[in-house]
Amino acid sequence: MDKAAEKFIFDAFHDPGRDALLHGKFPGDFLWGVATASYQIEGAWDVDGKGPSVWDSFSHSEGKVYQNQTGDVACDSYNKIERDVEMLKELGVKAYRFSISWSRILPTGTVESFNQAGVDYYNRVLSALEVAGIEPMVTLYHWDLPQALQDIGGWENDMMAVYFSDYADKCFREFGAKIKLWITFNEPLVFTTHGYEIGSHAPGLKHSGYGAYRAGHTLIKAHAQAWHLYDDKYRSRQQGKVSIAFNSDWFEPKTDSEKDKVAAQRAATLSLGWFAHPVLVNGDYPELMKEYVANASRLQGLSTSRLPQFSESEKKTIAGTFDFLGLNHYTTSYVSHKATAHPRVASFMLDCDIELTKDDAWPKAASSWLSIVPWGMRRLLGWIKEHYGDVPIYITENGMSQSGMDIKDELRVKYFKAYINVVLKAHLIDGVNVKGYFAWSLMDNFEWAQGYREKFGIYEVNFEHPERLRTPRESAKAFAEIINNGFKPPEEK
Ligand code: GBH
Repeated sequence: MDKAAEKFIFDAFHDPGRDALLHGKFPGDFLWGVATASYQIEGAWDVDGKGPSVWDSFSHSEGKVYQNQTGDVACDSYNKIERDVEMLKELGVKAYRFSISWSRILPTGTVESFNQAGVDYYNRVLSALEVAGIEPMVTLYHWDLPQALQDIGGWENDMMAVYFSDYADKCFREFGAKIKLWITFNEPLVFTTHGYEIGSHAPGLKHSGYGAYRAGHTLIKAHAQAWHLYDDKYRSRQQGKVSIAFNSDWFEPKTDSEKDKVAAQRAATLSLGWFAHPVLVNGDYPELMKEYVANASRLQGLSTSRLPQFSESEKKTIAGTFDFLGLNHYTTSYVSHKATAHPRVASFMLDCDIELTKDDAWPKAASSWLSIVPWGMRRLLGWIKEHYGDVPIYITENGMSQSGMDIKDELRVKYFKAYINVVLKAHLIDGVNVKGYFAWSLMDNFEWAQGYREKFGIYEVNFEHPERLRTPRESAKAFAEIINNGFKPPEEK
């Protein structure tokens, strides 16, 4: 890093107290890794007995994904395990976060349809990682529900909690000897709102105002059931940890009006808290969320809240089902207070009485939603510590997108340096219990509704090339350097 860049990593931020680089090192046992997800990298969508998932159906439907692109081949990681693990070795990471495709293991979602070839694939991945000395962190559900289960309602059907825990049981049994870090669900907030309310992700439903709440209700129970299953049946032998990965922006009040400050707190409480509060606090939704959804429901003329309720025994089962906290964080939003003028129209966003915007001064990535605001991450980590206590945190995703294939990804290099330095500040100065950091992503991949046009990889993937050639970007080298040296002052290196 040149001298000027060391001082202020982003020109947009000239607040020396806040944005100056902190010199220092991460603890020796800090878990450095990179992350991917099954549908985004594997391809081989109908190979060796795999059943279709909701993302196969969704991407195969006209007009759902940018240029009708699909994950049919993606990075072809189904056939490229060796190259992927070689890249992990080049980076010097200690861990690799990937996800298991449910319909590769159970093609129709339930245990009657067990597919040994799917198990064999993940065993090959796990063996290759073991040989390389890289620790797996495995996500059970990164959005690719077996289509057969969507056909009976998907997450809006309570039975999913039972089917999910059967699937988790199979995975714990088959793979648990080699996996010490499990994540049940990736980003509940995203797949419930985008999949069941906005409709921009699979299964593409627009059950606005109730679908996301019902889906969320089921998945919280599914998570808790799987955590208890591990606790009862596997933990003593396998000695692993099970948790869940939430995503959250930092929510900064747009003005310093009292209303906007309260609105920003409400945004965090109703989005991150929707899932984090039941799991980390008391088995139930935040009081504020129950109040807001009930009130909005009443204004619509409904006699009961659109937010479902947990029974007392469900609350007991849900509370405390975590061994750490997984956090995916990318960006910051401004929040202003905004009450809806149309009470008959319902949605999660409207229930919150907020409006989210960005600051034009914030540097932008290629994704419209992704502004680069490193200091927001420090505030978010502080907020989590304040509300949920001293829980061990793994940053399970953090990264940014570009639109072109450039290998010289200067902005991403700055992004990682700035964000990771903020993690160091949270750790050293604020005493946040951060245990590890996973960059998103190991390589360019299928970016959901945006297809291949938004590239998050620290390795470039050439999707025109039959071999899906992978090439390290500058950011891969910068990340390896941070893993090695942290932010030691230059003279100490
Ligand atoms: C994560 O989602 C996912 O876990 C990962 O799979 C994904 O590749 C990565 O981050 C990068 O996106 O276009 O305005 O409707 C992050 C959450 C969900 C944020 C979708 C952007 C679309 C906003 N993302 N959302 S918009």
